[in-house]
Amino acid sequence: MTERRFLVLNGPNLNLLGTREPGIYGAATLQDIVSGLEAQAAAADPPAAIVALQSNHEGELVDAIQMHGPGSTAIIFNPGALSHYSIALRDALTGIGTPTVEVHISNIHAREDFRHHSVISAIARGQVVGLGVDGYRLALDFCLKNYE
Ligand code: CA2
Repeated sequence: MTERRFLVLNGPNLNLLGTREPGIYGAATLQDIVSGLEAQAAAADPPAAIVALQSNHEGELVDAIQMHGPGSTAIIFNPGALSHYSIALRDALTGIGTPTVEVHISNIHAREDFRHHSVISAIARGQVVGLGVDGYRLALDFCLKNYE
């Protein structure tokens, strides 16, 4: 059996996690989050691997989806502000067909109107929204349970 591999993608400004705006995004750094997901995946039965990438650039995220998405079991994706308008990311995800769970640390529905709509959500398997950085862990838990 091939080892399961989960692609964890993060979009613009999420490299700043843990350095600013802790009231909205918490105190954990992106590296803390990725390390936690790696430990969670390694402890799963059977164990799984994590490939984690962050970019501030839409095209780089499209490239990452095209390069790593087809070989991944599922994608855990926080597209950041691009969630609200990037048809290119949506098309890239639709093009590869790998199941994707969308994560938002903050409750986008309780914030500015322009954050209420995600162009990704309709093609995602589901969303975890507003549960802080625990959202990544919950998304991986779902993927480990549901995707072989
Ligand atoms: O709640 C989320 O996870 C968001 O995807 C975060 C995006 C925002 O544009 C989305 O509407 C919702 C922004 C990420 C910015 O991350 C920062 C982290 C620390 C300090 C500054 C920005």
